[in-house]
Amino acid sequence: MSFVIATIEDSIGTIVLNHAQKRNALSQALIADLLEALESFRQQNLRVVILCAPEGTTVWSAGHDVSELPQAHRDPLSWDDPLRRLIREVENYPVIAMIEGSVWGGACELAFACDLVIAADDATFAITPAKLGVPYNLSGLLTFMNTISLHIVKEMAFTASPITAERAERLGIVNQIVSKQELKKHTSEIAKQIVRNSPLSIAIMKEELNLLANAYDLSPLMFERIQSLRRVVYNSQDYQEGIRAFLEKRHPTFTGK
Ligand code: LCV
Ligand code: LCV
Repeated sequence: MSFVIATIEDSIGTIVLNHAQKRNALSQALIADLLEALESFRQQNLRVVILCAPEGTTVWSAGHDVSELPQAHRDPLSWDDPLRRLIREVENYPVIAMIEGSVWGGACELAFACDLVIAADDATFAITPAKLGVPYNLSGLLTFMNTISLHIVKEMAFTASPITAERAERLGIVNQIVSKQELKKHTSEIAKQIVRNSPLSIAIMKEELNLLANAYDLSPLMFERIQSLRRVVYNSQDYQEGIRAFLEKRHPTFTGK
């Protein structure tokens, strides 16, 4: 059973996240199906992809599958983590995130890594590492910084509280918000406009914008310092408590150790 539904219409690929039972948590299996769909679209030279959840959903995606995070003593978001691979892959296509319902943690990063975000007026967005005691990774934080001003990144990351689609649009995080009824038609019209334009021009500008957005100097010394600080966090009792509390469906008690 595939955890995504992939369809093609008018050179536009649509991928529907389809694991409602687990609130479209970005599990290894769902990500594998999503990557397979993206690869098949690439081979067919599709010009734009729409990433969405089933119409009327209340949860677009609950983020990283917490049950697949290491319980302790291992980097929870290393280079080969499925979520990290997915984010890198999404940056290779013109992708529109069509959002309705709530978006959590790594799914927030996935939505913001897309080229456009079109949201229903009931959508919410939450950056959740602090709720779990997770040391988010550098490139993940850069995805947020490229989408959101620093004060808002810090507010969302430090409070782990959701923000509304209306506020996200006002902050420029979301391109446009429309009613749930209008969402699919409106997003499809934007996709068709993109398809009418030059794919080569769009592809090179996307690549240029990606390179510029990620053009930061980080010395080996700085990198090693960050890694050692992150190791302290994912080796901490707080990290273990955050994951355990989630799995035991209770609130965590963080001690700072
Ligand atoms: C595994 C899940 C999940 C899930 N993983 O339904 O950014 S970071 O660093 O934080 C990163 C590590 C990350 O992305 O972490 C995940 C962050 N996500 C969240 O904090 C959202 C966690 N989920 C929820 O708050 C609720 O599930 C929402 C509000 C999304 C939906 O609530 P609702 O009452 O509709 P349940 O909570 O009952 O969830 C239904 C089933 O999906 C599982 C959950 O454990 C439950 O499974 P069981 O039926 O077996 O109990 N589930 C939900 N989210 N991220 N599993
Ligand atoms: C040469 C022109 C032009 C023109 N060049 O009057 O950013 S990039 O990468 O795209 C970059 C390469 C760039 O800047 O490309 C140009 C992008 N510009 C556009 O796409 C706008 C093209 N122009 C139009 O859409 C219309 O001309 C507007 C809507 C601006 C005005 O329409 P209107 O009906 O009032 P005409 O189209 O009849 O234009 C009057 C005369 O100006 C010429 C046009 O060819 C026409 O000349 P003739 O009377 O000899 O036919 N013209 C207009 N824009 N960018 N020539």
